Amino acid sequence: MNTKIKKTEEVLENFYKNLKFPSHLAQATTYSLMAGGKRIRPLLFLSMLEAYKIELKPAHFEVAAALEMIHTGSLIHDDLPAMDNDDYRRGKWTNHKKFDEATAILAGDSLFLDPYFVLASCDLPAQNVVSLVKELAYASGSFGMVAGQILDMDCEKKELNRSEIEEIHQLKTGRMLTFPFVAAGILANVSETELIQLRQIGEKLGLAFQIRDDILDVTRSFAELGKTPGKDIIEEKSTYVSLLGLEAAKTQLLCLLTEVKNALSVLTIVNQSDILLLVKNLEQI
Ligand code: GRG
Repeated sequence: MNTKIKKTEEVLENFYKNLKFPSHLAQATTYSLMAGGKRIRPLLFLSMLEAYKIELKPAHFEVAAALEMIHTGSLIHDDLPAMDNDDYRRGKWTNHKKFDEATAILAGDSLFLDPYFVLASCDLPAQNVVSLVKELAYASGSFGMVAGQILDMDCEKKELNRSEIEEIHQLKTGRMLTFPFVAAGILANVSETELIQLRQIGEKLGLAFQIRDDILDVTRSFAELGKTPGKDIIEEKSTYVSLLGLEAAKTQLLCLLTEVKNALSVLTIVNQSDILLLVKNLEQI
């Protein structure tokens, strides 16, 4: 896993190091890219390629880096005053606090567009590149993450039912976690049927990931406050936890992860060790 992270990070660092544009833009993109993300999306993609017995080569780390760039750009924009207005992310200043708002907006813009330059330049068959570009735009744009974000903001103060919460999770978080599975399937040249199965696995894992994130948000708040959670923390926003309660949300998380493991076992993959390890890690809460 460490080698996968290291090689992806090399692509991320070198991309902005080698470009000759205003240095504070490179500093701002690199600051957030190297601020300590877990790299779960690249790891899922690279582990799925290995599961399909594909030998990892530089182009694969470029695809992994492209995905991480979009993810990082979305976090920079998510923290902006017009959105969540956060001062800290991963224990460090958010991008607009460290630099300024205009720089953070532009750093996000670069991180949304540069991935397509990376993909279009990588050494993969042209038809694969076209499919990856299409899938990444689908995952991140108005069919995916951006749509989820705007729905989430529109629904901030509303009480949502389970299917409304799931739809937002699916778009905002799920699509970007589905890309690693679908992208690996494209490069492994799997059948249309298996591609559909991969999409379903990604969607389940995406939902599980967001439920886990919601659980951790609440449990971290408890730990920081040093007391049992009040209704105020749990009910601030409609989430799986506010709807079902903490214990039922945990049960649902484990149930989804079991479904993911079962669905993985019927694919034509042969080397499951890293991908199963990643799923198992998500069971820890
Ligand atoms: C224009 C592509 C584009 C996006 C802008 C701001 C925005 C639209 C979307 C926000 C999406 C968002 C913040 C989703 C949350 C997803 C989530 C659970 C993030 C945390 O992911 P981790 O745990 O983070 O992988 P690390 O820190 O490990 O990278």
